[in-house]
Amino acid sequence: MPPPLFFLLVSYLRMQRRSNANELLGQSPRGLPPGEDFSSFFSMKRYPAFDPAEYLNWTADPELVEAFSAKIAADPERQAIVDALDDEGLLSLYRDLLRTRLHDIGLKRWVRTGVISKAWLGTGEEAVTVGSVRALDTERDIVSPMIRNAGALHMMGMSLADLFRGYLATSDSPSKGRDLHIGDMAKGIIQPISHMGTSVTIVAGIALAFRNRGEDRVALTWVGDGATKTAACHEGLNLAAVQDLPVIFVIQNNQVALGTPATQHGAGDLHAWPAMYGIHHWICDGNNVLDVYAATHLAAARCRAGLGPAAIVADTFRMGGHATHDEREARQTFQSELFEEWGRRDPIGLFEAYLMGRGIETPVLEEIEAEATAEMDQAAAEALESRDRIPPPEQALYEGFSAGGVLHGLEVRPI
Ligand SMILES: Cc1ncc(C[n+]2csc(CCOP(=O)(O)OP(=O)(O)O)c2C)c(N)n1
Ligand SMILES: [Mg+2]
Repeated sequence: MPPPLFFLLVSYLRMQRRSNANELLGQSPRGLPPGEDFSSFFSMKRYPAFDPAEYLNWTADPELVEAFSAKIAADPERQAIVDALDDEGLLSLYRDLLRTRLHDIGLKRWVRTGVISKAWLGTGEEAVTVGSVRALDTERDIVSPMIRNAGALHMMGMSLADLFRGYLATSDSPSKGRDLHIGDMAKGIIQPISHMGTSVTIVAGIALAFRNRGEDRVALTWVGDGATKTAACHEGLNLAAVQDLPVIFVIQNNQVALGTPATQHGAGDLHAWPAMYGIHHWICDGNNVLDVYAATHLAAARCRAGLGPAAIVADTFRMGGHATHDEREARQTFQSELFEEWGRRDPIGLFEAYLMGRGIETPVLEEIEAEATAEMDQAAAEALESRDRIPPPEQALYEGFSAGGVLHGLEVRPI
């Protein structure tokens, strides 16, 4: 079938599906009736060229939808925090989940069309980032994201165009072309470096400064399951615990470190990890944005009360490769059943089903999706306008780093 005809057919089927959802909602505007056919409800547009195969014909599994609410209800403290969210609060989580997913789609599109050679994505793990940042006070708290937490950047206030420019290494990109790891101290975002686990010691140090200065602020970082095995992670966790520092560690257990499954890089149980350091913690469903949000909310309150650090272990799954270059290898690393299982737990699809259960109607979600898609397309186009603004090599030195000096070593191995 010629491609235009195929896309017409897909759009027609999607329209049909959405109008079915409207009809059903018309009959039952508040809450999902028992035994409802969830396949008829709203689901964001899926992108056959970019989405993991498991997301393409995504429909909500009723058992998982039930488990989504049950997970929160199992802890009255988390339930109380979720109950305090109004529709706008819920929809802002939805908007950020979509933006985060669409940023990945935009980057994948750039890889496929040769704009960039590779990208590091967080597809399937969006709820870990979005839920935790939403629980912070973005005006005063600080975050230290991993490259897989790109969603945190725009939630903390960086422009979406800057997120894309970071990948182009242009002179007007956040690092002025020096590095694709991006951050902005003025917005409370520590720019990451490649070395896994280092953010743990950095946020512990920042939290020590907050405490010593008597500032009511919290520092948060995400730590991969693989990064928990580094010396830096151990040192940072221990310092934070022994000094009662206002810092939150979100252990993002996506069950893999590069090409090594978690079962091969650690023998113990990650859920027991924080207790080993004497750190108060919560175990979360990392594909449940409300669970992560509620746990981080409790964690931040604990830090602000001067009760010391907190950790969240969020179980999730990387629905792609370490980056776009090794997606095929990632598929060979795990049984396909694991991708299928976590595919059914798409954090966006499950949250959409939850929102509809709370009575939020299809046109509201459609409008947010349309806005987020337009925003992302415009940000990518805006960034592309800078594509030729490549900095001269001397500008790419780390001037300003270390009180005006340049990075040691560059003089002996100049670029
Ligand atoms: C100290 C250090 N060792 C090795 C690497 C190479 N490396 C980059 S990412 C990565 C895996 C990280 O896994 P994890 O911490 O689970 O994070 P994820 O990529 O799964 O989000 C490794 C080993 C590195 N960047 N830094
Ligand atoms: Mg990992």
